Amino acid sequence: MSPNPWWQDRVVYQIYPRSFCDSDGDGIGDLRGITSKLDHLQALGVGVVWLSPIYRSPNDDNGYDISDYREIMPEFGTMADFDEMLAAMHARGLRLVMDLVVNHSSDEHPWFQAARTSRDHPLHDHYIWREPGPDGAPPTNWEAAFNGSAWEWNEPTGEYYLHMFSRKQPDLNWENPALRQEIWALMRFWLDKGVDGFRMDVINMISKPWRADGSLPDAPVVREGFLQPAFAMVCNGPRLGEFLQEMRREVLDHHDTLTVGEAPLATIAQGIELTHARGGALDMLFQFEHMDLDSVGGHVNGKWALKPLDLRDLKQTMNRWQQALHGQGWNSLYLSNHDQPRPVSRFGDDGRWRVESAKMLATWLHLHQGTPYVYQGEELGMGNVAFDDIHDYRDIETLNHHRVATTERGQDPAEVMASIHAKGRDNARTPMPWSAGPKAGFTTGEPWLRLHPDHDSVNAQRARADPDSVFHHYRRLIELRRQHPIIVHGRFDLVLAEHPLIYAWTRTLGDERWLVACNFSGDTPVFECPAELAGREARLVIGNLRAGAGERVDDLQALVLRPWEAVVLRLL
Ligand code: TEU
Repeated sequence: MSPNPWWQDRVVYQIYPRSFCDSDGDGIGDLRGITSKLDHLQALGVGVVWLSPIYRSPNDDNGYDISDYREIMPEFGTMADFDEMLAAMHARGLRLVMDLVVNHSSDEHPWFQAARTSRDHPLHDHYIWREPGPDGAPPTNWEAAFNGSAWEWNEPTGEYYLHMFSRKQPDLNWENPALRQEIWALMRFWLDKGVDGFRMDVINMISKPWRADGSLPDAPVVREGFLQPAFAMVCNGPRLGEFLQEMRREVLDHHDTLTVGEAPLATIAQGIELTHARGGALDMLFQFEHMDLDSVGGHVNGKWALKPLDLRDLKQTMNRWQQALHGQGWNSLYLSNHDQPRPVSRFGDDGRWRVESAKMLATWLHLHQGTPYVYQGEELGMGNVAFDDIHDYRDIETLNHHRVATTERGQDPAEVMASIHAKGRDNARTPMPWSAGPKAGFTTGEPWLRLHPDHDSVNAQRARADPDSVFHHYRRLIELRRQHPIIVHGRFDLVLAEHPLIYAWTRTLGDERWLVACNFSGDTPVFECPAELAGREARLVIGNLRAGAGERVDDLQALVLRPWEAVVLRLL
């Protein structure tokens, strides 16, 4: 790896193709739509695109269930459209990172169609099969991520197969060397086409905790009488490091890529091991700790049970990852993606202070150390939606949860809807609002998911025309990254660890030192200047409310932050 890999300097923009731009009026975003909007990305200044899955899929989970890894989903276009899009991106200096979903395939993949026919079929061993337990019960007590047992009965072979997500997403058997070869081959297929890397879906779930006798253990009982959450059973399994090192040797070492592994329940030790500058198999991980602070049981087994964020928890979590990976591995930075609610609704104020708080959160994101990921619409400060009718939702996780919670678990339907409004994945998936025109300029047809009701005021056209918009604040932050190595390389040190409203830190590179202070509230707290910074003078580099760069702050002790204010100061 070179000392300054390209994926450290750049900002990544995630596109969820179904919701980005529809070029043919079927209400579903597509590849030509993406190609037609590259101006927007170039104006923003991002350097990399991560594209959520575009492969052939029956869309049980919007493309995260792949039935052909080498074909384009017909709704999204053709391979010619893909080649044209990739060439257009490269011509503009944008790199393309594809989603690699290989913990599981679709049950409609020809491998699975063949594998399920007979125990003797050569492809049977591509998937994970177990005999029924006593009385025909599933082999373990594991619950799948989208509800129900993680085991599904397969009549022709008289076995269960494992699926950690929906029953249409059977888990692949990584213990089988022939399956691993297939995966290396499909990765090479896309790299040979010129793609620049992979975001690897739940990559730390590929090694299952097999016992010597070929069985899998039950999960600890946390809910008497129900199936048990099972992510902890399969994340970071015994052969994970070995499988990823093989991937590196076989594939990644031969290409100059960005790799980011999605890793629920990843610990810091794993973060260091997997992303270490010398010998780590991947460049960075998406860890989830900071996404788990505002629900009772984390995103895996309690995301719907809401709990207010305590800012001190966020600081502690981020601080640990920032400190531990500095000079060792590398962090990814994100507040938002296609699985998470909109950050301005979740961590900011999507009412009166929408613009201010969206800019504050952007500043917070870009001034940590790591590679920032911006999810489509985040740069417009888009907020959550609250559809009254469950039939307006499309996401399998949301729909299954609603059904199970209101029927089997007998929860109050109004409460269930409230948690869907706060946490449901469709919050992030409403179509991108391009203009105030009909259907927000997303499609000429009927959008596959309802538009955000605010699209008349929150849209790309308006944001780009307004120099004070959230969009232009993101643009300035991205530009700043190119001008100041301290943003990319500087050490992170938390200050005011106990302050309940202000999240502040310094960055240090050589003699240069910056202070960042973010007010996570609509109040006006005093920056309780720590002794080590007292008396220092500072100049504003960027802020979301103050007039301009260069403004001088003579006395940090007298600094009072306005509602949702963020300041980035260079200490003199
Ligand atoms: O998500 C994996 C994951 O950890 C899920 O628990 C996710 O956090 C969930 O959406 C929480 O609400 C990945 C993809 O990002 C997601 O879109 C897929 O549905 C999932 O894998 C299966 O491929």
